[in-house]
Amino acid sequence: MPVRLLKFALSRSHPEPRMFTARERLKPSYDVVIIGGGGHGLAAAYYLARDHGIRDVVVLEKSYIGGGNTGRNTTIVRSNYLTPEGVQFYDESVRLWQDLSEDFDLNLFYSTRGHYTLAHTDSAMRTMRWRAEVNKHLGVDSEVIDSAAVQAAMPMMDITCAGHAPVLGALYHAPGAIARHDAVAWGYGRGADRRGVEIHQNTEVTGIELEGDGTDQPRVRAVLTSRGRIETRKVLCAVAGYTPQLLAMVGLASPIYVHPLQAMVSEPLKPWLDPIVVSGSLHVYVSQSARGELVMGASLDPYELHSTRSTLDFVESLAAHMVELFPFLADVKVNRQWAGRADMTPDFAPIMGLTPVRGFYLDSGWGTWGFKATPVCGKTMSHTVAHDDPHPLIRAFALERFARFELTGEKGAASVGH
Ligand code: FAD
Ligand code: PYC
Repeated sequence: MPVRLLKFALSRSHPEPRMFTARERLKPSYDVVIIGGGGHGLAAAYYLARDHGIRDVVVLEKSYIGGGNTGRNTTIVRSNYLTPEGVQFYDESVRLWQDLSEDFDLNLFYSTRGHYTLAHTDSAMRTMRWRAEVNKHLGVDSEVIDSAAVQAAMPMMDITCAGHAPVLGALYHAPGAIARHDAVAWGYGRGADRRGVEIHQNTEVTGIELEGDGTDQPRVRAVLTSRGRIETRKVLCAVAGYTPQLLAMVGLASPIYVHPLQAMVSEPLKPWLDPIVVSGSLHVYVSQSARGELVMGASLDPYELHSTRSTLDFVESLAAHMVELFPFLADVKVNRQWAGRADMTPDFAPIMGLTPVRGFYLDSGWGTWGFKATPVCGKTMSHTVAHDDPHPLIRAFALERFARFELTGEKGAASVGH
């Protein structure tokens, strides 16, 4: 039990401490400016202060912290990826998640559930075998199971999917987990604040000043915001679905394209679904939260759109597929739906590290898969910013891979249909 919770229970007075200090003014300069107060930006701030002793750091958030994709995602954590680089990176994140509630003294409701990726075709089974072999080789707990084992684990599933897409087997990944997403932003925010980092909400970055005479690599000089100008030599950009706009501010071409990703939750039900179930082919994934709600998603909206609007189409088609898998849910009500802006990359891997603009560091391309990476991104990006050198775990994710045609293909490991 977190010590803070115990103290709170035993105390006579129960003041609600604020998560972080609201500061009136921005300073004219900081050692590091972090753009984006999502999990990634806040985690980088936290580890910069905690692990690297760099505390003259400001996080600028145009809205409120955790209000972007961090507070909109379906919280699936796993490391059953396809490429060795991806598996090692996400595996380190899963390790970091284990201690995070303790680190923060804040309950993140991290809950290990087991993760089933269903296969309905021979080619999907082949990809599952491929992933299982890479995972096992790197010490990650994944195995291919047959349809009888899937049925035994989930007797309530219609294994034939209403007769049109029978489940042939699945990739089972025991460490698959879920967590409370907004608490992750609060935990990192509070931890960073306590170590001297400033967090400014309602502060939008509107431009970035560069210096250089055209013969040299340009470098960062200052950040322009809706509340004034800040001088700095180091900027970390962690704005997910807004990355193309920020890259335009420093004159970099962007390989990122933005699609909406929608999700929805049901009314609360008695606990019946312990594991996480994913079917990319059927365009369905589901877990049951601690509150009993079914947290569900499907696939990216099929066109580029810089928007977080929701559609009736999405609810209708996801509900139809859910009922094919679990017919007894037919009368369950949907409580709410929402969307986020997914910053997709051509190879379904992130873009992290240094850029051709000196002092401008990128943590982006998190598409539909970045929540699980929050801790490892904070760790590796803080190292990269502190040392001006990419952390070994992120070298495969450099922006320059697109110019060199050295992609890190993770499409076969994306849970979401595409
Ligand atoms: P965000 O949380 O989006 O933070 C970026 C912040 O930058 C925002 O708060 C934004 O307001 C701010 N910002 C933007 N522009 C500016 C500016 N100019 N100035 C200042 N601030 C600015 N991933 C998983 O691993 N598992 C899942 O189950 C999963 N499910 C998902 C379901 C949905 C519906 C969605 C949309 C995404 C899902 N993801 C999932 C992906 C995951 O949510 C993201 O990759 C991750 O949260 C990105 O975190 P972030 O901190 O980089 O971005
Ligand atoms: O990356 O596991 C994932 C995921 C599931 C739903 C959205 N993203």
